[in-house]
Amino acid sequence: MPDTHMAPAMMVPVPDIGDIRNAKIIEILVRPGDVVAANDSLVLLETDKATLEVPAPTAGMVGEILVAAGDSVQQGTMLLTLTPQGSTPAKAPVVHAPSAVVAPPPPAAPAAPTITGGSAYAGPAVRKLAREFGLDLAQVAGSGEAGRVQAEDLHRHVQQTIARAAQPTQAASTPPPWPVIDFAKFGPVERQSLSRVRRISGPALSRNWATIPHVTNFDEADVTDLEALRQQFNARDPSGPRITMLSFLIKAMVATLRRFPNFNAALDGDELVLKQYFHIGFAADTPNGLLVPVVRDVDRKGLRDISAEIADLALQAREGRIRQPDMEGGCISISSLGGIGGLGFTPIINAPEVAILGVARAAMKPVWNGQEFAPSLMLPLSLSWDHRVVDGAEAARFLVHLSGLLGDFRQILL
Ligand code: CAO
Repeated sequence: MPDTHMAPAMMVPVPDIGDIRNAKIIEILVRPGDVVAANDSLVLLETDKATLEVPAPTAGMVGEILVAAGDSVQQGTMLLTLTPQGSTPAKAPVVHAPSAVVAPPPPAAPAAPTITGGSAYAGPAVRKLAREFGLDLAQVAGSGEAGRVQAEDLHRHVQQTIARAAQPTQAASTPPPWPVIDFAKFGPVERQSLSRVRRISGPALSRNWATIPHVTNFDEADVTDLEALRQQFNARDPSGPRITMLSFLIKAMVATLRRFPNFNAALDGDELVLKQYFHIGFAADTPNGLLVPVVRDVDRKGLRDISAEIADLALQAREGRIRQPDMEGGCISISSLGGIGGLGFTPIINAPEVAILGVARAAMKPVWNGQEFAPSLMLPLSLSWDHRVVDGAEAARFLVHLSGLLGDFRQILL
């Protein structure tokens, strides 16, 4: 049981504040008759370096106040009298949580001042609140007289700190909430559920777009001769599977991947997995959304087989009966919109692949051949690549090499 006996009043001086000779009393935080716990702040001092709180050396009742706000004081200046309550000073603060910089003082020695930093000053309630929040008041802009920090300043500071802390997280991983709009307010609408394919591919596309640092290079390949060759092949065997431009692109892609193995790779943590096989994915447009079937071991297949396989896989995808394993294991993808149209686009990399080739519609253009403008069938190519794995120069060389092969397909034999 604590001894409730009243001990004689003690003087509370300014504790050891170093060499400071003219600390100024900013605020007296207690009044005569106040009952304080050990470590409660009694007086607020300000020096040219910091604001200091003088804590109660022991629990007790405040008697006479010996100084006034505005007085200059130094170590040893008597501040007030305190009649201790209980025979021993509190070991742990009773009312105020100890701030990180204050230890309960020994019974007889003057308590160490609490340094709250800067020249911020505030009333005891605000200081208590700041301590509870673990805040340094010097960081809080005070809106009161002479910059005094008010409770609302503290709340605003906390809100701003939380908002600031949330910002990088939001930018890095959580996008801001999708706008919620009552569209019917503006006109008649109809609602449709997203297809299963879109519900699955949507988050994957968002992840790939948001997490892979994409860069897209553009080029054109002169496919005049290649298209003539394709027509020739198809004319030779009109009943066989039609050889498509996409199958030539796949063959040229294999040759280019052999030359640039970093594109036939996948990023796995700090490692690049270099693949020694050639499975090429191709984007297939289906009524339910985009799917990416994979043609395996294209290095070992001929143009006709590849074309037939593309047609078969695309049909399965459109009819919704393609199997998941037929969409796995791709090394790089090709997205061809050439059959539809367009000048070019920036395809999204199909993670964990390193790049994706976009193919737009070939068009006849007058191309200067050194002597004259020759009508040429130019195929627009775009290559999106992961800048964590490859650099612009390598990507440009990759695309130049690919377009060179398409321009003169005989080089594939070299
Ligand atoms: N430039 C000009 N014409 C082209 C062309 C090109 N790059 N590519 C194809 N064509 C023409 C050809 O004339 C072709 O007919 P012929 O071979 O008989 O001459 C015709 O378009 C039809 O081609 P196709 O697109 O049906 O066939 P394909 O083998 O070229 O492509 C497939 C197959 C599955 C890739 C395609 O049908 C498809 O789905 N493309 C869409 C891909 C897609 O959606 N990408 C976007 C992904 S991001 O959302």
